[in-house]
Amino acid sequence: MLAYIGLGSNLKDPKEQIKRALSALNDNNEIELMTSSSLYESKPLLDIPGPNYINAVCKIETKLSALDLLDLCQEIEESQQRVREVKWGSRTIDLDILLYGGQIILNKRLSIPHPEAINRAFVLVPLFEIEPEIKVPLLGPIKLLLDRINKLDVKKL
Ligand code: A4P
Ligand code: MG
Repeated sequence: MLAYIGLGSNLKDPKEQIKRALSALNDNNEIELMTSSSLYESKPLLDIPGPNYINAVCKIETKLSALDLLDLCQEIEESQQRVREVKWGSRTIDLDILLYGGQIILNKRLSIPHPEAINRAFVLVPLFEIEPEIKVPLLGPIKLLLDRINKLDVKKL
């Protein structure tokens, strides 16, 4: 199954956090990291005070079910916080499953396509970079989704 994961960080050397999460994904036997986007910088959503975020999107091929992939993403999030010993503060890394094949999944733990993420410039712009022709289930071609948002909100690094 092809899946797309959005990564974001605004604490404790965000670029390094993203790199570590990408290698953790690739280290899993059931995942092959196919492509990852450039890094993009943007202000926190809703002008919430705090350091700028670094975001990226990656494309993986995996045999894991969507829920097993979510478990893995959460393990990676936990391990990167634990190492940094951040106590209930802002999170050092966020992994969101944006798309899982062409599937629509809605249950207690998972909403795919990720409903909010897929409207955000820091997700759409890197996703477009690696998959310009993709059609998002329920929502349509990424080109049309991009037309609706302000692409200047994110800066490619
Ligand atoms: N969940 C449901 N669907 C999914 C999915 N497709 N992928 C559930 C991953 N998780 C999914 O997530 C809470 C629950 O969502 C999980 O337990 C899972 O079962 P979380 O990451 O633990 O909690 P959260 O941080 O409160 O939610 P979320 O949605 O990840 O945070 P946001 O809203 O994305 O906010 N500004 C910029 N510029 N860039 C950013 O990356 N990120 C945030 C984080 C805020 N502002 C930002 C950025
Ligand atoms: Mg999340």
